[in-house]
Amino acid sequence: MILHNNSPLLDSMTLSEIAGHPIWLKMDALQPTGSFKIRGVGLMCQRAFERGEKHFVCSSGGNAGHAVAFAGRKLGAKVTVVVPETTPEFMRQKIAAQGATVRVEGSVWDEADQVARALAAEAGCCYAPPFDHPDLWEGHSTLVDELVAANYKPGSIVVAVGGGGLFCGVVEGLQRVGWTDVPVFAMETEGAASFAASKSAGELVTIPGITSVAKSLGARRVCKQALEWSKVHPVTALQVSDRQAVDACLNFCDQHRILVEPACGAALAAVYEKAFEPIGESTLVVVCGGAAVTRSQLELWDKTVERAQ
Ligand code: PLV
Repeated sequence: MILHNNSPLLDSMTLSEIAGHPIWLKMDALQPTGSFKIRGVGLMCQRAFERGEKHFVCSSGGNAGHAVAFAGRKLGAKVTVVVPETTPEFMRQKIAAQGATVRVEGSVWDEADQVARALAAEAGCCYAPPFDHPDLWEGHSTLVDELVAANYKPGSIVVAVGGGGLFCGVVEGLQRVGWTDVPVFAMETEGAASFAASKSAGELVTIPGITSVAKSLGARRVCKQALEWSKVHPVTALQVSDRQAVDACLNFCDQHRILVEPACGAALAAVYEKAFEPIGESTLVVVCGGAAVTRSQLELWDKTVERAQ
């Protein structure tokens, strides 16, 4: 059973005009649970279920847990999702509405993760991590297969990086199909820049805390594979401010009529802020989406997130 959809590939006239360069969008915001996560989570959960693991225990900022809850409901498995206090109440309710048990533990994802690992030690359980697992990367890499099927090879790809699962999937896909010359722009917000910290140090670095509103990018340390890929694949780590990420969400909502989280806004801001040098004939932005956003929450960020002086 394949749990994700092939997502639309759009030629964005509005964003192309802003960038002065053709911009294409891979619309993973339109996946069943509102983010790309179900690609990898679907594959990981399916394999776990086939191994006889009938209880998935996941730690998540929100979207991975939402995807695991969805996968559990489709497969007929029990699901427990451990989220930190920063995951909004409406997001906890969305996860619970899929039939999962939601537990709130700790102030950041890392703390919730400790609890999830301990719970998953029980027999018959599957620990379902949000970004650090080869099945997740393999599942996320289907995004690149869809580009190949559409006969569309971008000049470069822009992706948001939290713990690095999406990034690993995209690079794995590019390497597998032989597109080793397609560089990746890895986007983070300034208060969640754990990939940039590790990449520039050349080793895994744990950043002290997450100060960004883009809580879905809030992994204090990226997975080791993300660092490994950054040594073999052309990758540039870039950061935008929270303000730029929120502005990107607002503009994207007006122009493409789709609500996304600041985590995804970080990738879109690469275009709005002209944060990268266009390479080749066009650039693909992975619109990773995110369900932890409402119109009123976006309006609140608009009012509260500091503007540049
Ligand atoms: N979110 C993870 C980690 O949170 C989660 O538990 O849902 N865009 C969106 C909308 C996301 O939800 C995430 C990850 C990312 C981007 C970054 O993906 P990653 O972690 O694979 O780099 C703390």
